[in-house]
Amino acid sequence: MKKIRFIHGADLHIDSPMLGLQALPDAIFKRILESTFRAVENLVNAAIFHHVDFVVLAGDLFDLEDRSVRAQVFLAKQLERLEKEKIDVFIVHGNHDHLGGKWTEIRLPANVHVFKEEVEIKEFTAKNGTKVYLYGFSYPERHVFERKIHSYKRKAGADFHIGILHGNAEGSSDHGNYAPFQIKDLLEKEFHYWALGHIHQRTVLHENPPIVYPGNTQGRHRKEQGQKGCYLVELKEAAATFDFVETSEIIWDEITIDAANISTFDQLYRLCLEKMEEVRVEERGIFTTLKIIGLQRFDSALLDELLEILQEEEKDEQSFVWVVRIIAEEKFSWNQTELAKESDFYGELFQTVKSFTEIEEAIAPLYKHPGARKYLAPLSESDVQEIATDAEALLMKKLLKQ
Ligand SMILES: [Mn+2]
Repeated sequence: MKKIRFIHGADLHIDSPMLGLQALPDAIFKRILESTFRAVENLVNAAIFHHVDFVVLAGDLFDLEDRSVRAQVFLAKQLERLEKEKIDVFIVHGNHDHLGGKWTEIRLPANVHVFKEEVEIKEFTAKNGTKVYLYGFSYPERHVFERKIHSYKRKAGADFHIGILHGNAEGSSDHGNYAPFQIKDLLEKEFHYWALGHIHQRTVLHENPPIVYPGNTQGRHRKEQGQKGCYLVELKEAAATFDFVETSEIIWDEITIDAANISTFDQLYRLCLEKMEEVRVEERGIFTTLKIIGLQRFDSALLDELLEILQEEEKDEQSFVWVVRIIAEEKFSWNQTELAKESDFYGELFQTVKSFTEIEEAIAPLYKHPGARKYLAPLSESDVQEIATDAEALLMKKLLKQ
């Protein structure tokens, strides 16, 4: 029977610098800094454990185009583990690790096949005789806006056809619109599986044939929440199956705590501990935001202290639950329409917040500062929105509450 089994991973971002997290206690910062490495190790472990025929890595293996030597040596070692097990590896490079970057090249073992910058076909024949064609290309430079999908052409002669594509499903995200495509473009090719990369949120775009973004192998900040991993895929004549395999070492999370029935600090503290216990996972680290809603009274100094004592107890935990920040929402709301009717001032204020686009201009000096800029990641659209919303809440609190 014709059958193959493989692992599909993408967006490993090995050696991500984890900007903005340097203030953590040493042991915990080390865990997050090492996490993109450990996730790759976990992916390789899964490939060996499941005796796969090969591994597909769909781009952004490295975080930066200068590919740190440490990241490369590490990856080469992991791929050598696969070589020992006679598992081949098919790699395309994406916008983060494009071929135009300047890096010190570390040799990869012979079981590794890297796609060049034009769409090409690589052949694979499994031990059971099943023949596969894999189609893909690597980014020659950071920005590839071309519709590369048009260069994928099915060639006769294989049992299975697998497309590897690092690119953006149009309209799916605020990620860069690189090598854009629509689902129908992929279906037209009549391939058996599409191994996608680029979008860090795990997404199944189509079930049969599967068109899959596995998401990144390790979340790197609070917007990359939940378990991260890769897919174990099996293609048979009749059907394809694909199962998620977790690889993440650190899980980013958000816990909501309803404090409506709480009247003392001690009660709040105990409730936080209880909720933190609920999310703790053996041998994993959890980074979480605590969102406290319905607080009767808001005392920011007390909340700072709460954060400190909650962190204090986790410093030396192997399976830690680290509260990154506490956001507290008071029972406080305002009616925009009513207020705008009441006075033009409010109408204008809400309009200004809504159309405020000069945030980047306002923070430009910070981003130009030689000391500060190396710790700062660029703001995404949702960051800008969040800042505007917080600003409105702050203003309303000052204006309406005495
Ligand atoms: Mn990526």
